[in-house]
Amino acid sequence: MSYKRILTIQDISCVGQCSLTVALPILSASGNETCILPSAVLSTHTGGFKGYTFRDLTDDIPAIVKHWLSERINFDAFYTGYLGTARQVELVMDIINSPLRLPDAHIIIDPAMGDNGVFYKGMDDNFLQSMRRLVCMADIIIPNITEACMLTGIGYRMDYDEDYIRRIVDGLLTIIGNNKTVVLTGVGFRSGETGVGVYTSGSSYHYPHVKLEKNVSGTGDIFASAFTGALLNGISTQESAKIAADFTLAAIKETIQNPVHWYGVKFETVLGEYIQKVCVSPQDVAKI
Ligand code: PXL
Repeated sequence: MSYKRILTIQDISCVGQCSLTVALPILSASGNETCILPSAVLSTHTGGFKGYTFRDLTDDIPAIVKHWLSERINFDAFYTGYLGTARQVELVMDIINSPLRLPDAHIIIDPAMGDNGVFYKGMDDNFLQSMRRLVCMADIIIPNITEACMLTGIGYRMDYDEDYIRRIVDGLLTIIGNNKTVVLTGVGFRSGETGVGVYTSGSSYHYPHVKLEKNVSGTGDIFASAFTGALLNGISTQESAKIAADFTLAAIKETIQNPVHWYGVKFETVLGEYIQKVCVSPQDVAKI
């Protein structure tokens, strides 16, 4: 199995099972070297906790990057999640354009900005403008429907059909380039169903699964991290999306009955199942 070095750039929410506290364990579990660039440190995520602290680390980023360049460090993949400010998004673009990037590096961008039709706290149109430029640098983007609507300017709808989703996907592919891939999360066409879609200009694949009512911060990060780990191991985009969806669903199932654990999902308890699926040779994946 290959062993890749990935850089993931997102915040540390000290409590809340999202961003780096899920990306680091999941990517490491996929058997790849995981390096981190924390964009900010928050006491908790912003989805339901009150009075959280927020330490912006934007000013530390240039010196960290300068040091890595002087050490001739480079990466096989970049995966970004929640970024705190528009300036950080600009710095991430500089990183991706720098010698830190190996020639065939994967660029995977989760344009984490919002959910249920609205921005996360602290995000705004200025941030969106920067994110529109960052996604153009990606090979693969992993938005939810809210983020896809924000990026394309298409109105957010809770009720939709396949034509609406195709319109959004076409809009995204126009922005990022037709040879790229859109992995759209939270897409379901029947009641009680959600799922993930994997779209290129010439292909579309939808993996439906049951919709469990546990709408918490971090499930998108769990999905994107699990997807990225699988992809780095040579597994196809469609199969990686399926593995990541199954893993996220299993984590939600672990947590759904527990009202005390309202702020995230217990992905740790199902990591073993994920490892069994992604730490195999690509030829064997189809047999699992
Ligand atoms: O991607 C989810 C996320 C990550 N980081 C922070 C957040 C959220 C969602 O609420 O608040 C700080």
